[in-house]
Formats: sequence, C-alpha cells, structure tokens
Amino acid sequence: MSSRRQFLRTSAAGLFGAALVSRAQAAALPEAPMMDKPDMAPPLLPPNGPPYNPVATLNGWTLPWRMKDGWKEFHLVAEPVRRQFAPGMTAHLWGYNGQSPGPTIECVEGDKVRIFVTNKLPEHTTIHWHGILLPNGMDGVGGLTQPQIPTGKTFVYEFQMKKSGTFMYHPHADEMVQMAMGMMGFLVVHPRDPKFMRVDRDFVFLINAYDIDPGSATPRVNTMTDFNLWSWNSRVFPGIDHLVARKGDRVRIRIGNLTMTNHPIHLHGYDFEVTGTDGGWVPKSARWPEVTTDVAVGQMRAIEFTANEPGDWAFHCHKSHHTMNAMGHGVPTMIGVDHRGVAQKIMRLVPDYMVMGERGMADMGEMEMPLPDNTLPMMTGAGPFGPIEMGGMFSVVKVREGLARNDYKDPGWYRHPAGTVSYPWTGEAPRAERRTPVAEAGRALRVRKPGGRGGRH
Ligand SMILES: [Cu+2]
Repeated sequence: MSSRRQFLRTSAAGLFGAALVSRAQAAALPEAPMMDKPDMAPPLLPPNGPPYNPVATLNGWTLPWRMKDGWKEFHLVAEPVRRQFAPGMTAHLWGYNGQSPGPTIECVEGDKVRIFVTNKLPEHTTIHWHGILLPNGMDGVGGLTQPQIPTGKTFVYEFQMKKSGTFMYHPHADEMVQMAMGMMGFLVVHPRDPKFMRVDRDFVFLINAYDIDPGSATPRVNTMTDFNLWSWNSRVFPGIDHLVARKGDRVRIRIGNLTMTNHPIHLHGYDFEVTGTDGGWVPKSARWPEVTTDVAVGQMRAIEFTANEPGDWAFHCHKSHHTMNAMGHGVPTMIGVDHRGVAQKIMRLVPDYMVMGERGMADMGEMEMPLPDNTLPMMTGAGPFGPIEMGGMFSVVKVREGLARNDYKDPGWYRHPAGTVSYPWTGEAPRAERRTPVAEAGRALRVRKPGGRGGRH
C-alpha cells in the first residue's frame, strides 16, 4: 500500500510505469519504478521505517521501496538507457531503472534490505555493494561469490545494514565495459539516531567519465585514461544541478569517484572538512580544514561546511581539462603565432577554416562554432557577467538567505550588494615599458658576471 502511494507520489517527478518483469515474477517482485528525466527529484521523505533526513541526488532520484515482513525491498533493473548530458547532447548508456547513474538507494542502519536485480542488458551482470559489510555470498563478484546474472534473469541480494555511511554500487562483471557505459549508483545508509551527524542539506553525486567522439552517442569502452566527457552523475556543465543552500545551513556533499583517475574537488568561498569516507565517519579529532579534497579512484569523500557566506560559489574539479567538454586533444597550441598568411591559404581549400587560439582560447566561450550533431561546445555556459568558459565537472553552490527548508529550486544569479564586485580601474593607464627577452637575458648575465671575467666578452 505504502509503496503504491509512494510510487504515485514520485510519478509527478518523472517516474513512469514499471512491470518490466514476466507475469509469473510479478506476483512476488516489487515494482521497479523508472525515471525518464535527468532533473533532480525532490528528496524522498521516508514513508515508513525509522525517520531520517533524505539526501538530494544531483540530476537524480531515490528508489522507492516496499516493506515486506520487516524487509525493505528494492528493485533495480539493469538496462540500456538514454541519458542527456546537457541540453543538446544525449548518449546511449547502460544504467538502472531508466537512467545512468542508477537511483540512489537510501536506508537506515540496522535495516534488513532485499534488493532484486533484473538484467535487461545484452550480456550478464552482477552488482557489487562497494563498502558495505555483508555476508561474502552477497558481495556481487561474478564468478567468485556468485554466478553472473544471465540476460533476462532476476537475482536477489539480502543483507542487514551493520553501520551508517556512504557507499556505492556497480557491476563486478565485465566491469571495464559496464562501468564505461555508466552502470553505477549511490547507496546511503542513514544513522539510526537522526541527530547523529545531522545536516540540513545532504547532496550526493558520483564522478564518472566517458569517451564519446564528437558527433556520436555511444562511449568507447576500451579507453583507459583519455576520456573526453568528465561528468558528475553523467551530466556536464551547464547541465549539472546547482547546489542550493539556505544561509546558515549545515551542508554535506558526498562525492564518489568511479572513474579511472583522481579528481581534486574544489569549493570556492568556504573551507570545509572531510567528515566521511566509504570506510565510515571521520571523528572530529581526525579532521582538518581544506578547500580542495582529492577523491581518488574507487573512493568516496563526504565534505561538510556551514553555509554562512551568501553568493554563487564555483564548485569544480581542479584538473582544468576536467572542466572542459569534448575537444580535439590534437589541436596545437597557437598562442603567440601569427598565422594570418597561412589561414588565407588554408581557406582557399577549406572555406570553414578558423584561426584558433592566437591569444588563448577564451574567445571560444562566446564563439558560435559549427559543431557536429549531438556535440557540446568545449567551453560554454553564461553567467550574469558573460560567458563562464567551462564544461565538464563544474557547478555552483548557491547560498541565499531566507529559503524554505526543502527549497532546492534555482534561485537565479546572486545579486551582489553595491560595492562588493571587482571593478575596472578608470584612472591613468599603466606605462607600457617593454624590454625584449634578449635584452633582459643580457642584463642578467652582465650582473652575474661582472668585471669581464668568465665567458662573456
Ligand atoms: Cu577531475
């Protein structure tokens, strides 16, 4: 009854009908709600079981469950999905229940959890529950702890949540391919005591990466390090949800990394502490202040801060290539090169040829370049002052006064109080005294070797 009610309630947020399993299975299986939108669903308040403060999944949603004889029953369907990375670019991925990543699973310390996994992929799969302490045979390693789940079959995982924390799920079967195609999700176990580690806003997202050639829609699955779409929850800037907080809120952001490289995640305007890893909560005495935390491969980091400074604060991976969308890595550096003559010659052969990067690449933030279909500009997005010149793993933490407790709506751009924005200098222009590098070098040598002794004459 409650799962039905909950299902209907979440329908409004973009869920659509379930019943992907056979009629014989349907008698016993819980519904498998599907999601057809990449927008952030409102946090799902628990309709039954112990109370907790639910998480907000960036560009994602939480999987409803049903209670049955004291067990929380969830149903994941592994299947091909279409995922929009940002308006203008959609990819063919593999995921769960209509999206990649799969829905966030939320439960409570002590809960008995039963997760049905139906395989609608063209090959076998399993699910491994990264970080969860469970019986060995529930660990989801194909061949080692269970047979793989064949296409068309449903397997059941059952375990009790021994401790609260932040965990991830992903296949442990043809792992390289299935994770390159987007199969992963978050699993949050809330503390039994709702006051323990309580925060006001609790955001979660996975760091993932894809190699999708400009103009195409399916990831290259054999790529080892040279990915070209650096995403959070399979979304890139400007498609990633803003993280909206009310001034004074205690904010937690849980970040899991299932890519092939580390990501130094950087927040502007605040210092924060790492309060949790996928191994558990970090005691107060073991924390230190940071403004960037490196999330290594296969790790989760939960960061916390008090949102006391209003504004639009950039929040991004500090690897500068990871805040770019797909690009030709073969483009040569052109800074300082005068190729006017060359451009004219090339344009006789290739009329669309464009001289790029003589003064840097910032022009590309505003430029309307012809791009292949289904391809995002390398850098894009506009703010209140002009182009933001970003892509990939970039979002904005928006802190505002007077928001309602559960208001995650985009409040628009920050209105800076008068006199608090950097401004152009309008006085006398600086004197342009230029010395050539050669003269500079000569001067330095003469200073170092005075009196005509040594090599210089
Ligand atoms: Cu990165």
